[in-house]
Amino acid sequence: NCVLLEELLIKKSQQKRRTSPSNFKVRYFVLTQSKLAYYEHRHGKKRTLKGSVELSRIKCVEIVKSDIIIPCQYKYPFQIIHDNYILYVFAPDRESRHRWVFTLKEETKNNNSLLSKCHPDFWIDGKWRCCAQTEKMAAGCVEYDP
Ligand code: 4IP
Repeated sequence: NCVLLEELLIKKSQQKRRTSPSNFKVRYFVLTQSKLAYYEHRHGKKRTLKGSVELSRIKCVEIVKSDIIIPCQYKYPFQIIHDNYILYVFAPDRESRHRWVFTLKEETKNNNSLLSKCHPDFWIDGKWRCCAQTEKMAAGCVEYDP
């Protein structure tokens, strides 16, 4: 299972539980043809797997366009919608973000659960900044271009 992309990126917690913290972690991301995995990265130590997303479960991959002040060191966000979760990932520069979004789109474009619409801005503080809807899984407000 060959590696398509690998890089240190920052992710926001997916907040799978109501009580989950909203925090940002540096993770080593590895994309293969079957999954996107992320690991804790400690110098000279073995990487430990923190999470992974099966590519077949991905519904949308898109850059995030926002005027908020990005609260972590990497300033180029993109989103991966899978199951009923949103994984926000932050790349260090435009080129890195483009590589990830382009490759992830390529690997998921034939998924059967793709969304027809998505949200261009962040879900923050209980609402979508783009369209002000207050339900996390509310239908997107722009066409999704896989
Ligand atoms: C954790 O916070 C980490 O941010 C997890 O990310 C995240 O899981 C957890 O959210 C969140 O509670 P603490 O380390 O302070 O406990 P990581 O796995 O990269 O360490 P995700 O799902 O984002 O991987 P939940 O609610 O999503 O589990």
